[in-house]
Amino acid sequence: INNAPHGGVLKDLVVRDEPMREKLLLEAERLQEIILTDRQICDLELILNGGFSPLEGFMNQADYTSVVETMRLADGTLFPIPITLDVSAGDVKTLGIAPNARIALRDPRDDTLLAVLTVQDVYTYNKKNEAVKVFGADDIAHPAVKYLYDRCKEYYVGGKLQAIKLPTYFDYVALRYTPTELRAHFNKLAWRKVVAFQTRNPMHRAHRELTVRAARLRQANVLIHPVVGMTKPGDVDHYTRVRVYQSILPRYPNGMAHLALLPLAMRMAGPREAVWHAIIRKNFGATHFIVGRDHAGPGKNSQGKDFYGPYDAQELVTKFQEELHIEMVPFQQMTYVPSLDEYQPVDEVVPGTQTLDISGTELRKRLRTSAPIPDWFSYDPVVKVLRKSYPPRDKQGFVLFLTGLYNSGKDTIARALQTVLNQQGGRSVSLLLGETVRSELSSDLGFSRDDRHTNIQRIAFVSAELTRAGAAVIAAPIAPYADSRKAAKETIMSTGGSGANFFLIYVATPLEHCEKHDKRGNYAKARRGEIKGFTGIDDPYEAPTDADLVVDISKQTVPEIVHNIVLLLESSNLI
Ligand code: PPS
Repeated sequence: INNAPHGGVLKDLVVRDEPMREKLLLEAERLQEIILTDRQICDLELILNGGFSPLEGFMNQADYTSVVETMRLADGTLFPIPITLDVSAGDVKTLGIAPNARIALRDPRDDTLLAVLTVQDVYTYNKKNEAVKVFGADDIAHPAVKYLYDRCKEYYVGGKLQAIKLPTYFDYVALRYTPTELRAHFNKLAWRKVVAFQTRNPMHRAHRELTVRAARLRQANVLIHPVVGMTKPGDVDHYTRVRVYQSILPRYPNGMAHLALLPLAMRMAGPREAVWHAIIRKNFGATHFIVGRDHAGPGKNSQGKDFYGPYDAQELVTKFQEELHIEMVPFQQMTYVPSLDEYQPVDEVVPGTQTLDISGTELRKRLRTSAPIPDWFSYDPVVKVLRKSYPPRDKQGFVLFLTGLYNSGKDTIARALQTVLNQQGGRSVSLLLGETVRSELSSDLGFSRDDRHTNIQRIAFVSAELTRAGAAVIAAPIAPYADSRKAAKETIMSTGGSGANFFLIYVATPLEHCEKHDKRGNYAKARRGEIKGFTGIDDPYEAPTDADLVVDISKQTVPEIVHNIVLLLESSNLI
């Protein structure tokens, strides 16, 4: 027998509404619709499948206020996180969102109608109050507070839902279980006690040891229940993590552990989030829940201090232990004891014993630099998965972005660099000369400020895609505007994957030199007014102050310059 759901009844709306599915779908096709955001889709899925039982919809004002102020629904049931559907004032008006209206909810990824909402109320809310009460601080260093201020629209819509279907997934479909399915699975295996382990990080030996220990002490089984919805920005992507979980699973005693993915949008709300996590795991049938040190912590606030105390989460869950009906297992910080070749909880280690640990930061560094990761820390298959996702420096892509005046020598340098990198081998090298880009990608553009900006953003887009695939990119447009260069760098750093490396090289050859050696006579034409708005003559060039390297063809030879750039790449361990 599994643990009873929160509130007593599992609110599996998909199962409940199955008989009227066709009817709802027909109706929904004629209704006004809200196109859901990524976070709203995550929330909706867990309302529809019962993961958020006893919720049957998005919170109305009475529930919202009560949850924010007291961590309880209006009827007194413990529920620590507001689950709200935010809409803009414009939508309220144009969609006719008002009490009793029926609104269809659509998944923008495949246009599927997921549910019908019967509006109870539409209300404004106080963002600052929500930030302070729910997340503990009015500070946008907190990702959920930032989301609240930047992304949440000004109204919340409360109302119950009728389910049409759950969102469709194409990744790891077999590992996605609804609470009903997971409960059925536990019943089938006759699992009576299940210790759930929440994680948003890769798992290593310490996690395996701690979950096995927690289970053995209670003669229970283990549910590895990682979040694959939305986690903290900057986390290891869920594809990589799921491959890690799959490769650690065989290291558990036969039949002890099961892996299921949770499509939750985390809020990183620390103590309140831990209580929420416990409720969700109870709904999925677990009897025990591991709460870690700084559970669901968002890191440092804008003052550089932790948002929550390390044991605040454990304390709050303990406080509600009676009502929660899921037993908390406090996360014991595990440490490796080499003399025993064993992991032990930090507080059980005999004082004076040598212990070993590798921090998350240290691990990322070792992955980045291909440094060894010892057997005592992780398992070979896990390390292999991570190494593939964090290619060593010499397999990562990079962008050399050369900026400078027309005829400053940047094209010559770029061509020479291409040859040198090809000689090195190991990467495909792409050359994006101003001229090539202008004819192949930007033939529709002229030389206004806006057009030049667009041109540079197109170069950035292509560069980001290429670096992500591990290529070396040499781009050499004039790129006269600092704003455009900055935006290009951001595009490349944010979409270029874990191997995004960007170097700005300022080819600072003075105008006189560029002009004097201009065999094509473009400067002469510009001086005569035959070309208008020519960079350096009657159009600005904003010299970079943030270049990684400054070179000058009037003072250095091309081989010298190329050598300097190669040294720059070498010192970054890229070649
Ligand atoms: S930008 O500002 O970065 O978008 O410029 P870029 O794409 O590098 O384009 C430089 C080439 O366009 C020719 N050209 C001009 N440059 C500057 N200003 C004006 N008004 C202008 N009009 C045309 C310039 O000669 C470069 O040509 P190539 O073929 O590279 O020599």
